[in-house]
Amino acid sequence: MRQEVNYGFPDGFLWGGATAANQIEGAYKEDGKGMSTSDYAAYKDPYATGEVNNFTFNVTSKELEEYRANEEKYKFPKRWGIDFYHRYAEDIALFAEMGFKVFRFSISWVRIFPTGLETEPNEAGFAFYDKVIAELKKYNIEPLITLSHYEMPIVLSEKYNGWQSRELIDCFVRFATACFKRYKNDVKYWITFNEMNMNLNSLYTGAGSFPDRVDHLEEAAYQASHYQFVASSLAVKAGREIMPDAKIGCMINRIESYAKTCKPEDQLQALKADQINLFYPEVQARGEYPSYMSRYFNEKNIKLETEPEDFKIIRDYTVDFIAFSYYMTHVTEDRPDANELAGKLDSPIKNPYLKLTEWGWPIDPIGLRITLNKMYDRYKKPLFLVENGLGARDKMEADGSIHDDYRIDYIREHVKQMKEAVTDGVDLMGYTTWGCIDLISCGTSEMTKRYGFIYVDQDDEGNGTLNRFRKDSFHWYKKVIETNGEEL
Ligand code: BGP
Repeated sequence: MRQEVNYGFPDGFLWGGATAANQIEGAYKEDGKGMSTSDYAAYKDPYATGEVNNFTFNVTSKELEEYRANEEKYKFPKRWGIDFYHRYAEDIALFAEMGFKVFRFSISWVRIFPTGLETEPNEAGFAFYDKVIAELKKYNIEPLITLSHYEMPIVLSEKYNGWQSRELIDCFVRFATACFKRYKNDVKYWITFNEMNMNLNSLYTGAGSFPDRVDHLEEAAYQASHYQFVASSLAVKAGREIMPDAKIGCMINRIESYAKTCKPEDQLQALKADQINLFYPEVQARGEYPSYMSRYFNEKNIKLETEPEDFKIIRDYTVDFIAFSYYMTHVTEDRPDANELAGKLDSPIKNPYLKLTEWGWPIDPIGLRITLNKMYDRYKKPLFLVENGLGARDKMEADGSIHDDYRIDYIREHVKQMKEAVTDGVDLMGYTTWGCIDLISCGTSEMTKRYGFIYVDQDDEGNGTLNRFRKDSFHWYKKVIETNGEEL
């Protein structure tokens, strides 16, 4: 029997770009916005301080006091973003010029519920997103909204130590429900939490919890994740009731793990590292805690506070699709600290076959094909690649042009492998490259690490005109979208 093979991307494939409120908006005190954890995150560069391995980007409660007391000093960069709050129309027009079908952005929780404790949403906060969504609709660009992208009200973080507390579930569901009600007719695609598995990398960034206020860092990361699982499922429940046609997804930072050799012990370690990474979609797409994690928790003395009802909620309200970011693959081997390294962003074990970005992230397009196949085989749910791209230093020429052929090469190779995976039969909904317009880097808190097709004139200290310029990759990506990935 010969089966039909569909080569290339399906019609309706969602090409576009991705951002997050705290990395682009600025206007950190406008229209009643409250202060968020991200307004105080990462004023130190973990790459410069060498803290790249464990729980980077954390803010201790002591540091928070210092940031709060010296507000002026710490205004840049996170709080300025790239001024998308005032320039959204110009930026969306540029996305439309590239032919975007979808634009991923997040709604800042504190614009809607400034402390997280209010019962009524802040109308002025919604007014901004009304305008953004109307502008996108004008060009037939689908909004893809992340509800929580590495931020939450600072009040909830201080009062409850963030997601260490069950109280957060209601606060989040109130926020999610308000957004669903407001945009039920305009927004079809939603993601509840950005890269939830990065709780293991940075407790403060992902969960709004201060590492110095917990006894067992890893237990705290999983406890936060448990409450977020329940909150995410309850949001799915509310979403289904309010907008039955919408699609609501989970999201992880996917890091495929290769074994260093064919030694069975190394292979086993790669399997374990993958299980840690895939634990999140296991819970959110399959609806249950996998038994390998029960064993892991026992052996690590991790005890979670849970209620029997939680597991019913998790089982009954699984996600419609699995969104993920893909920047790199890792290599694992049988070594004493292997478990510690699993699930973290940086790894000391190098892959001799791969080149690194300037920030040390291994570039692995074929790994993307492998990972797409693996995840689809495992979950049989649609996948959505909502972050991928090359962080690089760009140079503007005297005439205003930016020749970022290295970025074109990077994205081209990844798109080629995506196309292979789609031809393998993987159900991939779309592709939104990370930082389609230059924005503040999450990891370094600087402008220097740029991802965009659109250059933003701003330096690491916040100087610059903020004017936007088309890079060479802008014209290239436009062609890719126009030809549905045929012309690369
Ligand atoms: C992801 C985050 C983004 C983002 C990206 C690139 O983990 O979801 O917010 O910034 O990584 O990271 P960086 O900015 O450190 O290069």
